[in-house]
Amino acid sequence: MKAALRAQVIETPSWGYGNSGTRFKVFAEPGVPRDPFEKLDDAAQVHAATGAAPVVSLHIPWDAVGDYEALARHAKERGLRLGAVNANVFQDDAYRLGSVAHPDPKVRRQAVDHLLACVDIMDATGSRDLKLWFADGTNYPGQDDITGRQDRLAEALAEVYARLGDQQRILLEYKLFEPSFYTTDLPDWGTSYAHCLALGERAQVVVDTGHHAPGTNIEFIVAFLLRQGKLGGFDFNSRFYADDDLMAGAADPFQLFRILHEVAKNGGFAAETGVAFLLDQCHNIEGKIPAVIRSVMNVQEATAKALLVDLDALRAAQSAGDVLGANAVLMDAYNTDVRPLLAEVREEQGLDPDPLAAYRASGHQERIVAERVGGTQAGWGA
Ligand code: RM4
Ligand code: MN
Repeated sequence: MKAALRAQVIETPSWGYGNSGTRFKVFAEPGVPRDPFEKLDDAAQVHAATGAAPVVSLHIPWDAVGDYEALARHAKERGLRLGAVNANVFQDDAYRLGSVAHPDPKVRRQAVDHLLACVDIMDATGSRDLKLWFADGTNYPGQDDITGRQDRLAEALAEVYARLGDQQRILLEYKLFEPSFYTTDLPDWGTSYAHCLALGERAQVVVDTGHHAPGTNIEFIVAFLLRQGKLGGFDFNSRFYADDDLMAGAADPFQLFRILHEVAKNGGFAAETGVAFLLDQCHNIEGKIPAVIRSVMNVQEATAKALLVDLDALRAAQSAGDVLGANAVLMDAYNTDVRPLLAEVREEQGLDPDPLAAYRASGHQERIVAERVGGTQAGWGA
């Protein structure tokens, strides 16, 4: 169990270190990075405190730089590597009616060219995953042809898939609604799964925990996709209402445990299955670096509880039809305080048992507030 916890890799999002907010207000935080290099400096603090976050996902063009090899080197010098490249085809004026499913072939070309450019970036950074989320959809009945949009989406995905290197993957994300409110072209895991099946082995579904209707049983989706070998990874975050992008494990730690129990039971923590554990969240009012540390800890705690489930006892109770017994096995694990165990694992790795205290003591926060003066703080768009 300790070995599995030591081996766990949680990928943190570059955009979690920048300013973010709601459509009402973005509150700037002193010391926020001004460029992707500084975002990596902050991510390195999360890894230094937790020992579990050596990979950072990029968002293009928010993290566009002139020299991606230099960015990868900057990461390496800090004990990090660059992870998933998130393509962004939702912020250009051309995308009013969509990107890869847009009715105008010129706009589709622009969008696909951006996705292909993201694969070029992956070649330079050594990234494995191209993570695709599309804002595509419609707002009004009759606005566009639902089937036609599926055809255009499939065609675009096929072109990008053909460009991937042998070791590269497409992680295809789905989301029920927003910013489109009538139809979304990839609204659910089934649609994403069907497109991935048509593309081939290196196209896999990514489950963003904030992208479902309230009450959706996400662990069922996870179990199904793992069984099919089609779970590419997670975008972890918490939600109370819609796509709230709050800290992973904050709103519903029991759900995170149930999801990770399915991962544990179906071998999804083994590196060779390729399941990526990413955070996709924003910190609008709380300190950004400590919030990412807290999120990593939350995922670790849910993982430890999931690994604690006595699978033999669970299976015995299940096959005996012992409903309450089986449920009790699961709840016993969930109700165990795993914090002392994780503190022990950290100490054995030469880390502070308390990552948040370690960060506070590092002086990094005071340093960035003092040093990062002037320039433009990073946010959604930089
Ligand atoms: C989307 C989706 C993507 C993320 C952007 C910022 O809702 O979750 O994964 O890159 O937001
Ligand atoms: Mn996401």
